[in-house]
Amino acid sequence: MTSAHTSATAERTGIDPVLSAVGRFPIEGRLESVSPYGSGHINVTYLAVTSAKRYILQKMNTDVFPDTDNLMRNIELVTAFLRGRGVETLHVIHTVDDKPYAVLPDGSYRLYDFIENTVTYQMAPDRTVFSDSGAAFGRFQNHLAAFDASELTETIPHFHDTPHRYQDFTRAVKEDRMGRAAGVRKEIDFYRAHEDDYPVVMKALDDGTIPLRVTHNDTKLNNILMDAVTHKPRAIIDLDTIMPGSMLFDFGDSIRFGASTALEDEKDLSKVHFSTDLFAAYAEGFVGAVRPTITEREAQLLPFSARLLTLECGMRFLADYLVGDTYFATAYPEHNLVRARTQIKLVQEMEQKDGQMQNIIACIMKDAK
Ligand code: ADP
Ligand code: GN1
Ligand code: MG
Repeated sequence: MTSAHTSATAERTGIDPVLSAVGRFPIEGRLESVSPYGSGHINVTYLAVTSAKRYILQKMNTDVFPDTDNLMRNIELVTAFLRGRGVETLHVIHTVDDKPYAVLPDGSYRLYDFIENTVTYQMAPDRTVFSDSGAAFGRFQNHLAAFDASELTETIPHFHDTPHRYQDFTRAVKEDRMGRAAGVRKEIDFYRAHEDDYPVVMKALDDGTIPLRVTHNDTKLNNILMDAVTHKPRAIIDLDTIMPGSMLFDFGDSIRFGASTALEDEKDLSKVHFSTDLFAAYAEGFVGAVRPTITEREAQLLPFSARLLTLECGMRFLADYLVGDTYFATAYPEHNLVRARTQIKLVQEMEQKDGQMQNIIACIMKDAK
C-alpha cells in the first residue's frame, strides 16, 4: 500500500488527469467542472458537474482494494438488492463500453449519480440526527440479513480482526521504518496495555456465541447521506467493505466516530470527549431497529464494541503513522498521530463510563421488548 495512494493524496488538487476519466463515461450534458469533494480517507472523490446534472467520480484506491472487479461486483449486487427493496442507494454508471469502472493510465475510476439534496456530517450536529443515523444503520443491517453472504467477495480480509490488526501494529513498531516510534512511546504502550481486549469479538464469532452476519463495516457518520431539508437519513454509502462480520463492528464504529464531541482529527484533546448522551441516542435508534434479531450476548457486548472499534481504529492510525502514512489520506505529516490520540482519549473516557453505558443498553433493551 504505497505509491499509488500517496500520489493520489498529492493529486487531490490536480484535476487534469481526471478529465479524461470523465470522458470514459456516458455523462449527460456538457462537463462544466470537476473538483475534489468530501472527507473520505480511502478513495479520491470528485464532484463532476455537467450542464444537466451532478456526478460523484472516484479514483478508486487499488492498493487498499486490489480486486477491483470483485469489489464492483459486490457493490452492484448489493445496490441492486437494496433498490429491489425500495431502498435509496448508490447508482453505478457503466462506462461507454459497459464496464462498471474505467481503467486509465493513472488509475481506475468509477462514476455514481450524485444523490441530490443530501448532506453528510463530520460530527453529530445533535442527538436526533445521530439517533436517526443509528436507526438507518440498524435498518440497513436488517436488509442485509436477507442478502446471501456467499455471493460476496471479502474485499479486505481480516478487516475487523482486531488481533490481526494488532499484529500489523506490532510489526510497524518493530520495523520503525520512519524512525517515529521513539516519539510515540506513550501511545504505543497504551495499545500494548490493551492486548487482552483485542480477541473478544473474534473469539465470540469463532465459538458461535454471537452470529456472523452481513455488515457494512465502515459506519462512520459521513458514510450516510442525510436529507438536506428534513435531516432524515436518505442513503448509506461507501459500500466497499460490505462483507460478513459482526453487528458489533457496525455499532462500535459508529460510536467511535459519532459519539465524540470533536472531530476525528481534533488537535486540542481538551475538546475531545466521549458523550454518553450521544451514545444513548445512537443506541436507541440502532437497537430499536435491530431489536427483533439482536441476541442477548450481542446487546451485552455493545458498550465493549464501542471501545474495541475505537482501539482498533486508533492502532491502525498509529501503525500508519509509523510506516509513513501509506494507507489513510493525510493532509500533514502528524495527521495520523493526531487521529490516533483522539481515539486514545475516547477509549479512556469510555473505560471510565463503562457502567453508565451498560445501564443505558440494559434500559434500551428492556424498553424495546
Ligand atoms: P471514501 O471511501 O474515501 O470514504 P466515500 O465513498 O465515502 O469515499 O465518499 C466520500 C464522500 O463523498 C462521502 O462522505 C460523501 O460526502 C460524498 N459522496 C460519495 N458518494 C456520493 C453520492 N453518490 N452522492 C453524494 N455524495 C456522495
Ligand atoms: C476509512 O473510507 P472511509 O474514510 O469512510 C477506513 C475505515 C476507518 C476510517 C477512519 C476501507 O473510512 O476503516 O474506520 O477511515 N476505510 C477503510 O476514519 O479502511
Ligand atoms: Mg467514506
